[in-house]
Amino acid sequence: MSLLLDNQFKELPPDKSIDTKLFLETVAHLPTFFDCLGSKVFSPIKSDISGNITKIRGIYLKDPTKYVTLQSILEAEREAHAAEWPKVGATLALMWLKRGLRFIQIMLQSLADGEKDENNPNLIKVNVTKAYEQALKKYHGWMVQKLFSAALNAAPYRSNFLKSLSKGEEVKEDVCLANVRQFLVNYTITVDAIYEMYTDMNAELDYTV
Ligand code: EIS
Repeated sequence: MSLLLDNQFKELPPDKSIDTKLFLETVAHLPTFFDCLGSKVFSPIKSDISGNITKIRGIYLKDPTKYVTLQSILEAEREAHAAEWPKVGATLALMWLKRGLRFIQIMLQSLADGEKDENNPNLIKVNVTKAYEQALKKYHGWMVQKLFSAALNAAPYRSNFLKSLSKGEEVKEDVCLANVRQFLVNYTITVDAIYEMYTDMNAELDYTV
């Protein structure tokens, strides 16, 4: 089976509210996605994302009935920490987590769309670079941008990456990409809904690290 299809995102209700418990259960599997990139170079990224998830879970568990949706957490934190908000608590953790989620989305979508460097068709640099430029680059200062371009050289070959998404099974490329496309349906809707919530609540910040 495919790593992605084992951990599919649920369909959202019409009001696009996101159930915190379900969301946390599903994203908990995503850091393993970075193991598919096959190099220890990506460990700091994996731990940053895991840290965001741990932070949100810790806050949720303090009062699961109060924090039943992601929006209810943001609203409660806005109320409780008016001065620092949104640079605080789960609001900050989800702000960064959603960028990592967007990165994964754009990278997988670009692979599924068959975007390739015609001279190096087995490299995924074009797909990773596109995702980085659209999801993260503007939040990174010069130093971190340099680290990312160095990390890019450790990106796996396309064929190996697709194979690890299929948990090492010899799956035909078109089957693997069909799985990626199916995974992306609810995943993209969820990531879009989080972005929309940040825009609507005026919770987005654009400082760089
Ligand atoms: C946020 O991190 C925290 O997530 C958040 C809170 O602490 C907040 C405070 O401002 O900061 O600094 C982080 C940022 N997160 C901001 C960056 C971490 C990534 C690691 C840094 C660079 C190391 C790269 C590896 C270098 C190895 C080079 C060796 C060369 C041989 C090319 C593939 C890229 C894949 C990218 C996938 C998504 C990455 C997501 C990164 C998010 C980010 O930029 S809180 O924490 O609120 O939970 O406490």
